[in-house]
Amino acid sequence: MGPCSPRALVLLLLLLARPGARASQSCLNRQQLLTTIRQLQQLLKGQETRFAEGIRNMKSRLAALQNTVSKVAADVRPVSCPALDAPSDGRKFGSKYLVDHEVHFTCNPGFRLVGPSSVVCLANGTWTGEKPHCRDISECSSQPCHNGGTCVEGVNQYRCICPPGKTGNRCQNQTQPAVPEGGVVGDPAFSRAPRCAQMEREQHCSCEAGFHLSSTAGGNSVCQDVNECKIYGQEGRPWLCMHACVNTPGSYRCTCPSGYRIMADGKSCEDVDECVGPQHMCPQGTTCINTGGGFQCVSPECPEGSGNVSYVKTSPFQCERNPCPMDSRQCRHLPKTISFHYLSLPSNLKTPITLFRMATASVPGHPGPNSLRFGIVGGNSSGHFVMQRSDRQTGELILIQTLEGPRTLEVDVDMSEYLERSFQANHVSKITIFVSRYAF
Ligand SMILES: [Ca+2]
Ligand SMILES: [Ca+2]
Repeated sequence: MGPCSPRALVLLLLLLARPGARASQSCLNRQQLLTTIRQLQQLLKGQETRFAEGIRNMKSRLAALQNTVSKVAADVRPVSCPALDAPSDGRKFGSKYLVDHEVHFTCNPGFRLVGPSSVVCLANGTWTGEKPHCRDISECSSQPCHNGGTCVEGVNQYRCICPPGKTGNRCQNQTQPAVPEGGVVGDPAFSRAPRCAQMEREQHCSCEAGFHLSSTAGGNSVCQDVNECKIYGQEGRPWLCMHACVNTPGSYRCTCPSGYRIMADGKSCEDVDECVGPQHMCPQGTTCINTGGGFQCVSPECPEGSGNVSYVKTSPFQCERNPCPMDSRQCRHLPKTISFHYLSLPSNLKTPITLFRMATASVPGHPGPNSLRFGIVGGNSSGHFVMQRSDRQTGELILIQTLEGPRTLEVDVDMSEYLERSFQANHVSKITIFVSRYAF
């Protein structure tokens, strides 16, 4: 180490800083220098120990802090289950995916549910079961038609189209050849020449699928179209199409009313959701609600304030009452929140069915109400519904009378919160139900 190295310089500065050191002392003797060095070494060692202790302290505090933060984050995070879609060819009821909420599933006519009809969100963030799917009810899978009859799938039922000479709903009976039931006679577009072969002394003729062998007035054989729509349109016969049937040469096709589209099975109709995509035409400030066969533009309004009561819109579908003056009992008994809900239902839905659930949401850290009361408080159709408690925290609105569409119903349900039997607040949900003209 040279005399001008940084360590030597620091040492020299420290020596000069010592009390009593004077610039005039030109030189320290060896003993003094060694003593000073030892003192400095001890000083540094002390500093090093305190520094290391400080770091250890800091590390353990940080670890404790980290533990607390991750525990708090785990406790506070609201548990929810993964979002669920409606099964294809079916519907889903329920859109809350929080713990204890239920989601229900149904299938469109002609389909049956495979899997659970409802699932509940568990505290661990999973559903109680797999999402179900809707399977086409294949009526022909049991091969019900005898004697080479052709099975045609209808909605929920089947129909056998029998070969010439056979009749009966399963083609089990012998019959005399005649113009087939439902055949379109006289329209050349609906008849074909048969394929015939001479077998020994007899001629055997056959027709392609969708045609029946028939005799013309002149005694010749002709393949005549089967009018599937007419056959199925008769009283007591199964449906062929969910809505309307159009006969075609050798076949038929199904059509759907305006606002619906035909589904992949060629028979069922599915509502067009006008609220997705560019075609919906709701004016600004309104919300598009999809309905069976159409859509509605809605813009719910909060109640007019009066006296010392006033409401403020906190979201497009929720109003909240401004805080009441201390002495106003009347104000406290008016709804604290008013929320708006819109449901679209098909006509003639099988009842009873739960349409809506209402539950209290307690704020973490604040004790919630210890009892709730539910009831129907308004609307234009209370006789169609009952409101009942489904568990300690939840009430449900149940449709008990079949609704025939098209019509629009309103029902207002109330949830009142009590703490130690003392009224705290009530919440009103205003539910509008659009029932479509059709049962799909
Ligand atoms: Ca036909
Ligand atoms: Ca629609």
